[in-house]
Amino acid sequence: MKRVYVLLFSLLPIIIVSCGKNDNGGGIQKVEGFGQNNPEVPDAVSYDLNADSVDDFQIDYGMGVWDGIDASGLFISGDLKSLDDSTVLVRNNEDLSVQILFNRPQDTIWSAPKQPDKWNDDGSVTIAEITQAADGIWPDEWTVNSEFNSNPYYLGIRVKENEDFLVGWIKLEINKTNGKIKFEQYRLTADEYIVIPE
Ligand SMILES: [Ca+2]
Repeated sequence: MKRVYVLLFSLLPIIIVSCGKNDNGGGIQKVEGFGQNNPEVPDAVSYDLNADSVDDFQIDYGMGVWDGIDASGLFISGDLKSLDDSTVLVRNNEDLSVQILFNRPQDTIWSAPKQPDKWNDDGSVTIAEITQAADGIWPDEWTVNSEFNSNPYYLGIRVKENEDFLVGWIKLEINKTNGKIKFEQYRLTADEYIVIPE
C-alpha cells in the first residue's frame, strides 16, 4: 500500500470542515464527505518538559492518502514530533524498521542506549492512526502503533537542556475513540539512566 502525504493540502479544503471551537473540547476538525463514522482530527499540542521556555515535543496530526490496487482512501496519523533536538527511544528491528512504545514499568532508559535500542533520528514517530477502508468506511477505533498493544504506553526520551541532555520517560494516554494523545506523566534526570517506576 502506497501512502502519499503530498495530496493532503489539495484535499484539505474539500474534506475538512471546522465544527467550531467548543465541540468536544475545542478546535476539533471533522472529516466530511468520505463514508460513515468520519473521524475528527484533534489539535496539535506542544510540550516543554524541562520548563526552559523551549518546546521539546509536539503531538501533531497529519492526513494522507493511501493508494492500493483499484482502491484508495484516507488515513489520519497522530505523530510525536521531536523539537529542539529532543528525541525518543526506538528499537531497530531486523528488517531495519524501528519499533516504538516498547518500554514498560521497571525498564531502564539509558542516556547512551545499548543496541538494538537507539535514539530516533527521524524527527517524528507515529503513535496512532486511523485508516479508511476501500469502501469508504472508517473503523470505530484508532490503532496504536505498538506490537505490544499494552496500556499505559511509555516512551524513553531525551530532552536538550542548555548544551546537555536530560534522559527520561513519558507515559502516554491514548484515546482510541477520538485519537487524542496526551502526556499523562513524565520524569527527567541529568543522571546516566532512569528507571520507569512500577
Ligand atoms: Ca524545553
